[in-house]
Amino acid sequence: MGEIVAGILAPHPPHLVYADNPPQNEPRAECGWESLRWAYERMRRDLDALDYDTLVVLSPHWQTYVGTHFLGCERFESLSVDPIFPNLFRYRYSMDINVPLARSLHDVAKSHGLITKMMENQDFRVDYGTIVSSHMVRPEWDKKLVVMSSNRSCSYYSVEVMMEQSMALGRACREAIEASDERVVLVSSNSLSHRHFTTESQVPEDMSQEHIYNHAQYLWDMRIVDLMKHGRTQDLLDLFPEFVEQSVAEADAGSMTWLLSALGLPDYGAEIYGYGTVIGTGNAVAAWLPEEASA
Ligand code: 2X7
Ligand code: FE2
Repeated sequence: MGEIVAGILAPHPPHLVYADNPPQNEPRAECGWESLRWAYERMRRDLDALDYDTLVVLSPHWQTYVGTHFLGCERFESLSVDPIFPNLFRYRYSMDINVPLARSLHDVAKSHGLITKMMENQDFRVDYGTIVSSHMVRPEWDKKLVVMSSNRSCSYYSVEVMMEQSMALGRACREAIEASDERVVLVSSNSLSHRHFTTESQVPEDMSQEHIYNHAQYLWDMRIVDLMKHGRTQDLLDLFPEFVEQSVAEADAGSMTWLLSALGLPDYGAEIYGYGTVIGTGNAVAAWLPEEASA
């Protein structure tokens, strides 16, 4: 029987890859955003102790307006250039897809009444959110991926429709994973509060210029982190419409509600590895570890 061994919140500002200076990324940095990069280091150590084969990623930057799409070719490779920060992120990626698992998730979601599609265009360019989160979680790129799109029901309809659909997708994913023989880590790739500055400092990694956009955003982030930390998932979901609207949260993508639903609405606390801002946005690196919670 397949299993979800962890569900993680893995934000994707390209700044984090830039500051890590991996060989795949062309631009070079001196340093920067350590609170988040070191949080990822701690999370990677915990994930290393788990036995898993595949990362299942939902990123806000692969946006689809009709249904949820799943990458459906064995391998995708190309150069990814961030549309907003081409000065920071020009990354050569090569990712292996767990196509049978992607197809199972697709099929089960479809059987639950969701609109789904396999993306089988070999030339499709993978979004930077998927690439950054996958890199920060597993820089070795030695795990297979299932990559799913963000259906924009929040912008097209409402936050309530987004929640209903992403929670249904979460239940379908859990059912499909349990019916498989795969051990997976689920990856919700998003920031928390998402108001950001519209100009960049001359030296992007100048941390004297980095801070939260405003105090209200910070208070929202702390409230959400506190609920995560204490396993108060239902309270978090009850607050979600206000959180999304008032903090312009990137969780409007459905990634976080999908994750919580796939985890079975955990009543145990998340491990919070760290919190930090990137160009004014609020970001937490966190994991729900079901095996640890039941031990
Ligand atoms: O996509 C992002 C983001 N979510 C947050 C901060 C900076 C850049 O890109
Ligand atoms: Fe983003």
